[in-house]
Amino acid sequence: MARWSYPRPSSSEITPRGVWLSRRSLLAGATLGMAVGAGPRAFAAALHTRPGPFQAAEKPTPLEDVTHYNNFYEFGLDKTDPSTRSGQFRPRPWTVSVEGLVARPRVWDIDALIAALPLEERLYRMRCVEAWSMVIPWDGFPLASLLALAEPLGSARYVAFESVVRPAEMPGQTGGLDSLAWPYVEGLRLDEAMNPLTLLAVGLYGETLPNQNGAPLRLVVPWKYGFKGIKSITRIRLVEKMPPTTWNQMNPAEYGFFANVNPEVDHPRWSQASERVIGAGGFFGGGRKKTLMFNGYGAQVAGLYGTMNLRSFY
Ligand SMILES: Nc1nc2c(c(=O)[nH]1)N[C@H]1C(S)=C(S)[C@@H](COP(=O)(O)O)O[C@H]1N2
Ligand SMILES: [Mo]
Repeated sequence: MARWSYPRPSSSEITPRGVWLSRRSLLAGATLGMAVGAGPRAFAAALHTRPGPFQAAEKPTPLEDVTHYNNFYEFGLDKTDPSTRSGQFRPRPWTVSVEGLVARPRVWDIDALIAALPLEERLYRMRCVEAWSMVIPWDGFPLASLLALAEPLGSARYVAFESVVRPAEMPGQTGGLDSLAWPYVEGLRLDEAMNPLTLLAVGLYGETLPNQNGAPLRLVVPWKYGFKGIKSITRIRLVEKMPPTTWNQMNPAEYGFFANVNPEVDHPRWSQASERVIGAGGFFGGGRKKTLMFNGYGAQVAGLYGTMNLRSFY
């Protein structure tokens, strides 16, 4: 796995991942949102040390599971394909464009972008539509911070995202007729994109984002099913109309645009009432828990949907 490569901390300041948890407990008494300024710095990310929307109360999923049980169809369909078949993928150099209905379009170099925006650590629950879940410590910045730099025009209503297309480095992109259409595309309504929970991640567990988790830049929308969290983003476009999204186009009867986690609306082929907690399996059938409405983030996001009939917006 790639070592940490944010431009700011020097390598001598990097905390080995093994001490990540103990460092967190050391910092547990620190002020909410306090930047890690004094003493050795693991990374430039501000830590949210108090339980709350940015800091899940659950135990983080072991790094081994976070990086070896993945969905990233550009590398293949099996959960182990992204970790075993992404070694040749090169996430540097990398550019991501912010374009469309904005006053200041820009093509960002990924490292210039990381240097321009303060990083934060967010411990978020992630619920895949396949009824499994993890709890992941991301490092990144709010999507709202990047959009603010671009100055969206009043006509912008949605944000459209595009993943990279590199069949020479992504064996899943040379697949046959059952393959998804590339690039993988996703979208959010502008108010969803501006919500403080919505994150662009560039790292996890205090290290550069591994290829299999969407290097060098991926979206994290913790109240929605995992497929909204588009990986290896190259293009962010502000648009007027609801953009097409990969899974909705593949199978509109099973995957909607909004895709908010909702235990009361079953997938046509399985229940969404509960989830398998990856890395928490036990001898006595442990490792399952009830799925929460909006994945437990309702206090922060339910207001986005007003009286919308969430059933019909699966
Ligand atoms: N480009 C791209 N992004 C993607 C996917 C994908 O296949 N391609 N899979 C999605 C799905 S279904 C999930 S659950 C999450 C998984 O993220 P993780 O492997 O980092 O846990 O990535 C999402 N982002
Ligand atoms: Mo997923």
